[in-house]
Amino acid sequence: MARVKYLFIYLLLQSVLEFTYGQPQVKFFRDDYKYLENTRSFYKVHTIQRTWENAKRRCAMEGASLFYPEDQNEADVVLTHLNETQPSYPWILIGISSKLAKGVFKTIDGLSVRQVYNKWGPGEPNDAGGDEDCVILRRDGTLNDDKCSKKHPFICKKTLASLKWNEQCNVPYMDYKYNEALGRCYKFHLNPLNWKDAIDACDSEHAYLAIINSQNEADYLVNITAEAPKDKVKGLYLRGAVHLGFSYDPSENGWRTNTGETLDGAGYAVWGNNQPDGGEDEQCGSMFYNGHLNDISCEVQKCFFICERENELLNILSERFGE
Ligand SMILES: *[C@@H]1O[C@H](CO)[C@@H](O)[C@H](O)[C@H]1NC(C)=O
Ligand SMILES: *[C@@H]1O[C@H](CO)[C@@H](O)[C@H](O)[C@H]1NC(C)=O
Ligand SMILES: [Ca+2]
Ligand SMILES: [Ca+2]
Ligand SMILES: [Ca+2]
Repeated sequence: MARVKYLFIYLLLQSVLEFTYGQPQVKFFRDDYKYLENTRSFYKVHTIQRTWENAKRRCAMEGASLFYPEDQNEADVVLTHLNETQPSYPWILIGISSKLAKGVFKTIDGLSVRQVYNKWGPGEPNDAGGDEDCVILRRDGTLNDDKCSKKHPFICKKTLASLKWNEQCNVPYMDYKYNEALGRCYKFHLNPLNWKDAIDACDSEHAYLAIINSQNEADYLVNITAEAPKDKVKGLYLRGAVHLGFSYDPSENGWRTNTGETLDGAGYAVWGNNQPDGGEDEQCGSMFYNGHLNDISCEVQKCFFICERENELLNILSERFGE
């Protein structure tokens, strides 16, 4: 265990140091992505099957994009990787569809399939039932059009060239901001989601829905909420509250953080006036813009939310030097 930890520290240190000198030298995006030198890109085989739209969204949330082969070489390299890691998958969804114009297959970045990898299976694309607009790549390297509503495994891709490293937070996401006093990184998400989807969004960035552990942290979250350009965000969502990582646990008959602590145990339990007030309709947690806690529905209201992340490197260093 200790050895694994030190290897991890070494990799983190290496990634931070090498990025310090301009161009990224280190080939690290996230520990769930595999770097393939041949195409100078990172890939993650997603084993939770999703529809085409959801797969595309999930890759974007991870700061990557839904994979499609740019050429024969990339198809070979990625299928070899798939054969080695998931030998039972007969195919994967790829980032090519004809959703915009029937029969005109384009990549998610707008290229014609003819400009990339245009190797259809026998009789494909056949638009069976007039309802096949999303493309799958079979293990034998051929393409087939299939229903967009079907769920399949998929691969997200990040090119090395597009990788930017946030040194302070030790993440590949530049919009996480480090707070020195708290030793944490935070991101205020300006795309309103319901509480459950907010959990998923933080998770996709290897972070978690923020949990308040002190009055200082509450003050800081109030500050970043005040500073976020919220007024620019149009649409239907609940103004005045941001989702946080706590919810009502019926088996405990009380509120718990997403790490399982009571709010008092976690370090902050200042509720807003008359809150919690929602009963069974509001069993998830949020914070009013003034920092006071509020119960909110888990699936109905969309709100802004804040993700939190520890900087493992800084924490390990301070542990090590006893700070
Ligand atoms: C992957 O495995 C399939 C089925 O065994 C095979 O047809 C295909 O050629 C393999 N692809 C590569 C690139 O190795
Ligand atoms: C919040 O902002 C106020 C005013 O800018 C500042 O004085 C205070 O130190 C900030 N608090 C935290 C915890 O960042
Ligand atoms: Ca078909
Ligand atoms: Ca916290
Ligand atoms: Ca409430």
